Amino acid sequence: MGDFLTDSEKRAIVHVDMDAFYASVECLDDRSLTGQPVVVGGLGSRGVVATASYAARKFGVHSAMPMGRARRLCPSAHYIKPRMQRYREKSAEVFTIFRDFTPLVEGLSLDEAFLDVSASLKLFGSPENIGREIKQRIRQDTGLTASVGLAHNKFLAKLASDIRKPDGLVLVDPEQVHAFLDPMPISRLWGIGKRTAPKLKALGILTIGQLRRTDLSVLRPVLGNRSGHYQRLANGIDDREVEPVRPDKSISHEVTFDTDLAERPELLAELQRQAESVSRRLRAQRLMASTVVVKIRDPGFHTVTRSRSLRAGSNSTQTLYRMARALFEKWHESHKTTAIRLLGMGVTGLEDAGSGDHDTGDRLDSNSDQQIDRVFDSINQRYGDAKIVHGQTLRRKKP
Ligand code: DCP
Ligand code: MG
Repeated sequence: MGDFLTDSEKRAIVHVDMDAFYASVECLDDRSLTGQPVVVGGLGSRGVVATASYAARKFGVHSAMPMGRARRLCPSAHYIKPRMQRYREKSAEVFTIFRDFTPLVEGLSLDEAFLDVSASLKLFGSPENIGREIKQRIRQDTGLTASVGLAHNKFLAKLASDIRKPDGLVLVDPEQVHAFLDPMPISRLWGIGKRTAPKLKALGILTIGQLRRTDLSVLRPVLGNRSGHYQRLANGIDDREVEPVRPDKSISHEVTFDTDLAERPELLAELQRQAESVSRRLRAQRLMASTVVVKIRDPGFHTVTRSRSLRAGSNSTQTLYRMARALFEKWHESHKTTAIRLLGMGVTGLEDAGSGDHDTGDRLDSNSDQQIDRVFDSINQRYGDAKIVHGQTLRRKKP
């Protein structure tokens, strides 16, 4: 083998996905939970399951299920509210391990990433060896288990990591791609969901193999101009690169005042305006921030920053403002007479806000805060930037 492989078939892509991530972290922190049914999610009346340990999955409990249903299926499980800060810590540990293997790490969520290890192959011998090493390092350094898929592209690697969970290691041989893909249901193709699957089913197409063998002209009425794309996937062809995202992304806003400012109300109004701007940019990019930073410079050019993590990721104006204000007030207490030359606030620890279509109970922001943000965003979008801002901002005197 080898000679007839194209360049893209010579890549080595690893997909790592942690097993029952939130639940496993809970078991790690409370050893009495090990092996027990554990359900993590919103505990309120409208709560949803974020994840369940494998022992709980035996009772039929799974992610995105209403919590009430989970409780009926498995009354004896331990029900735990998400501790996002802790999961983020463990996630950072896992990602540090990834970066020991390659700089080409593309995080998809806290517990999942693609690694392009093509260049590290020589060092580790074989893809399978890299996979084993990654799993072992994760277990050793974090106490958690992961499932790993290895293939020559992202699509196959991701499918591979999923089929022998938990603690799996699956390698897709480039010559066995059809044998691997053909029996799988079409729902495994990214983008084929509840709406498209029944239409394909009506054509007698249930498996990836059937889709692979169906003529494009038959697929077009259902899949439109994506038909070729899906057929390439069904053939195991996927040329997308692993795209590393910069881990240190941040969004901030700061101003240098024309004349140094010492009045607390005016400083707070400025901070509120900055929180509006920063959170609006977060929401526009569907991001959540985990840490708020405030920056203060005095007339002598002495600059301090103060930062604190939120209990859970947020992109709500009020949540970010409250934290920024708390940081500012703490500094202000001991610097009541200090005039300020520059004031800024920003956020770091950015991550995908997700689809937002379920409540996993890990959000700090009240529903009404979120609603207000949405109304403000849509009005600002329609009428241009900053036409409408929260009350306190309006009170600020125009310079
Ligand atoms: N998650 C969530 N809501 C969902 C799905 C997931 O809050 N609807 C959270 C909890 C999970 C984490 O994201 O622990 C990772 O998601 P996965 O889909 O990878 O699920 P798990 O890691 O929990 O389990 P698996 O072993 O199937 O990967
Ligand atoms: Mg997982």
